[in-house]
Amino acid sequence: MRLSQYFLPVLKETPGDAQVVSHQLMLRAGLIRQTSSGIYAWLPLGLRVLRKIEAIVRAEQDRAGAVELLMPTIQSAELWKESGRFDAYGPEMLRFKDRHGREMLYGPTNEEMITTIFRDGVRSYRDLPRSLYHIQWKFRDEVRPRFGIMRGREFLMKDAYSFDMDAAGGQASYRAMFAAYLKTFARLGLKAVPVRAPTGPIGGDLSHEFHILADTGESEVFYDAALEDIDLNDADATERLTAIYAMEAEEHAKVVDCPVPADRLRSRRGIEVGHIFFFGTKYTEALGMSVQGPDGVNVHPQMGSYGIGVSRLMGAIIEASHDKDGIVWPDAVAPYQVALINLRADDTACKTAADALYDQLTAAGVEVLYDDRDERGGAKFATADLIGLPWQLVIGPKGVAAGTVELKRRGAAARDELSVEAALARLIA
Ligand code: P5A
Repeated sequence: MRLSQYFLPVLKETPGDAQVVSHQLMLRAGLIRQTSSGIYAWLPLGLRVLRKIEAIVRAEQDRAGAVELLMPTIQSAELWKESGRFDAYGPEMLRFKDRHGREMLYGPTNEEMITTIFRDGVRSYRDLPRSLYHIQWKFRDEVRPRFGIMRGREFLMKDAYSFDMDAAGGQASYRAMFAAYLKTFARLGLKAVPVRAPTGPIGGDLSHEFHILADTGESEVFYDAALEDIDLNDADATERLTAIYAMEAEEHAKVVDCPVPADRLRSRRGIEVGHIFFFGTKYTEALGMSVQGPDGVNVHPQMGSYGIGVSRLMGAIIEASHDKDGIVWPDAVAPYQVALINLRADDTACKTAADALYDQLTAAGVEVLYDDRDERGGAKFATADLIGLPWQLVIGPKGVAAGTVELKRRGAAARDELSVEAALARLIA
C-alpha cells in the first residue's frame, strides 16, 4: 500500500483524554477514532491488526475442534426471559423495541441463543460433544467505559460454547479450551496468566480468567511466585497451571487460609483478555434442551462458555509492546511487515529504486506500507516509529548511488546498511 493513497490520520500530540499508553498510541497511530462514548471506528490500519488477531484466535479455535458459525448482534428479549437473565442482567444490557413493539436487545453474550440453536439441530447423543463459536460484536452499556477499546461499550468478542453429555466430558472440553487459550496468547506474543475467577452473571462454579500483567490493568491478581517459572508452551502447562494458586482479587478475598506463604505470594495488576466458564446444565435446563443418551434416558447437556476479548487484545498487546517513540508490533499481528521509506520522493533515482523494491516485495507476498509521500525524512521516520511495523527499509540518494539500502528492526538500535539483494533476502523469508 502506498501511503500517498492510504488513510492514516496520525496525531503529533498526545490526546488529553487518553489516560493509558495503549489508548494514546491507538489514537496517535491512526488505528481508531471514538464516535460516541465507548464506541469506536476502526481506521484502516487498526482494522488490519484486528483482522490479524481475529485470524489467530480463529485458527486456534479451529485447531481445538470448535466449529465456527455467526449469530446476530440483535436478539429477542424472549430468549432471555426464558433463561431468567433478562431481569438479572441489569442496566448493562441495551434494550429497545422494534416497530411492532417487540422487546429486543443488543447481545452482550450468546449463551441463550446458542443453546436454542443447538437444541433445535441436535438429534441424539451422537451429535455430542460439540463446541461452537463465533467472533461477533457485543454491546455492554458499561457505567465507565475507559482506556479506549480496553473497556468499550461496543467490542469484538470470540465466544465459544461447549456441549457434553456428562460432567466429566464438560470438564474435558473446558481443559481443552484452556490449553487452546495458552496457545492463542503465546502466538499473539503475549504472556497470559490464568487465574481462578468469580463467575458473575454468566454463572457456574468453575471459571478462569486470563490476564496480561500490566500496571494499567483494571483487575488485581494474586498468585504463587512459582507460576512465573512455568513455561506456558510446555505440554503439561495446563495441568501445572490449574494446580497452582492464582486468583482474581475477589476470589482471593474469599480464601480464609491462603496456602501460599507470604514471601511467595505475588500481587500484580492484570488486563483480562479471556474468561472461561463451566456451568453445567444452567442454560440447557432453563431452555429445555435435552438429549437422549445411549441408554434411552434423557439428559440436559453440560455446557461451558469461553470468551476472548478480541478488540481488547489490541490494547493489551500495545501495553506490553511499545517504547517512547510508538508501538512495537509483534510480527504476528503487525498491520504490515515493512515500512518502506523513500527519503527523497522528488529524486528520480530514489523513486525508481523504491518503486522497484515495493513491487518486488509485494510480488513476493510481503506486506509493505510504502511511504512515497513528498515529506521530510524526519517526519517519515517519526511516523514509521509511531505505527511500529517490524521492519523499516530506507532508500536515500547516497545508498542508491552505491547500490545499498538501510534496514532496521523496529525496537532495535542499529540500522544495517546492506545490498538491495541482501535486504530482499532478509525480508522475503
Ligand atoms: C464467555 C463467552 C462472557 O461473556 N460468555 C460468552 C462469557 N465472558 S466475559 O468475561 O464477560 O467476557 C469475555 C471477554 O470479553 C472481553 N470484554 C470486553 N472487552 C472490551 N470491552 C468490554 N467492555 C469488555 N467486556 C468483556 C474480556 O476480554 C472478557 O474476558
